[in-house]
Amino acid sequence: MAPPKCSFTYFNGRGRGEQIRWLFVQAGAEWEDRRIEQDAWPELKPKAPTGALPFIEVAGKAIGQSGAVAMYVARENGLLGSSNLEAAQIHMLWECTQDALNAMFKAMFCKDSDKQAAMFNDYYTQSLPKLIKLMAAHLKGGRDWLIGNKVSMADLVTVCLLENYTDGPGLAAIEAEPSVKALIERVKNLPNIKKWIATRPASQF
Ligand SMILES: N[C@@H](CCC(=O)N[C@@H](CS)C(=O)NCC(=O)O)C(=O)O
Repeated sequence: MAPPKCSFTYFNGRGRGEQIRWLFVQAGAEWEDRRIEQDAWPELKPKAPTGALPFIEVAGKAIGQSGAVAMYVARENGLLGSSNLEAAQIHMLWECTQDALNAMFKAMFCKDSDKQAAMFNDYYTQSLPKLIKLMAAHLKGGRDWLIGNKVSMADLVTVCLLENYTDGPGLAAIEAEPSVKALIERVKNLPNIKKWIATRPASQF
């Protein structure tokens, strides 16, 4: 039976939302991409299940926290591997991706320009290479996908981060790992993802 239709709410940007959008897109799921402008947020915030974005509404329930949302969408759509063990490995890669994403957000919202430069440097030279090396370790031996023998949430969320928030030393770290570079191309060329990247709404972040 097809999963029930989800409404997915996030700001009109990629941020923490894009990685979950990629799950819906790859699954070919029925979903609503509800984008909120910043000035509409104060009114919506008290009604959001955890007072933050993103959240989904499905079958009469509202669920916040991107990890909970991603795990639900992946599980419902066959993107969480073929066993509990694979699901745990995929979850591990999700958490590692969020560690890097959080480092990027910390830098993005830092108000002190010197500290901000140091934080971005940290993100590009420490957080991203750490994630890229972990990905390379999972691709060792000529494997096509990070976990198991089919595309999963792990491939989608790691590549989504690298597609959206990589620059300078981050790009060099990718160049140094041909298996990761090939995975990025493999994921970006999945037909649904390719079409999404070409047609998604343009956004500033
Ligand atoms: N741990 C939460 C963090 C959510 C979060 O910080 N969301 C930000 C947007 S990326 C937000 O809603 N900011 C506005 C606010 O907190 O009022 C998650 O992963 O969903």
